[in-house]
Amino acid sequence: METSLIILKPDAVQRGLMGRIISRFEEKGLQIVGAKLMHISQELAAKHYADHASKPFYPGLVKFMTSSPVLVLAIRGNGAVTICRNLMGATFGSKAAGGTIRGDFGVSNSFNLIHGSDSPEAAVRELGLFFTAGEVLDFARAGDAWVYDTSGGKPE
Ligand code: IDP
Ligand code: MG
Repeated sequence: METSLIILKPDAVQRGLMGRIISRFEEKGLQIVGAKLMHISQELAAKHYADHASKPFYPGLVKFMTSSPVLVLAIRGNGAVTICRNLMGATFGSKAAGGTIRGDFGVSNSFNLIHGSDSPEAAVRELGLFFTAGEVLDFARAGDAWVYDTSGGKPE
């Protein structure tokens, strides 16, 4: 099982879209295993977006991400990183396909509602930035037997 780091960005929180966005992940069958409402510090934003430090949009991105609270989520499932990225849609709200979170709820290219880890390695790094040990939980859901076919010994 893979766990991805998802951030519902300040625009998602301010626009009252948290519940509807979380529902997309839950309805898909993914499991929410960590959740934290927080105000991201400059230092944490800089660490999280270190790869983008030289990009022209970086100052605006850090200002946006630290402007108001975010909801940070740990989301688990088989192939969760790719599944989450597919549910999120393309980076720019103006280009994201209908049916995706960014495609359905926004039009802006910078206020694009959601962050999701882009690889399993990035997910491990980002989960370590936003959650401490014990804040990401291991638990079984009553309905899991109907989310995955485990008749072959592993979840399919
Ligand atoms: P991603 O969030 O889809 O992985 P990245 O390329 O990693 O996209 O960019 C990180 C974030 O930086 C985006 O989600 C978006 O908020 C912002 N961003 C990326 N490119 C631009 C741009 O060209 N203009 C304004 N903001 C941008
Ligand atoms: Mg990215």
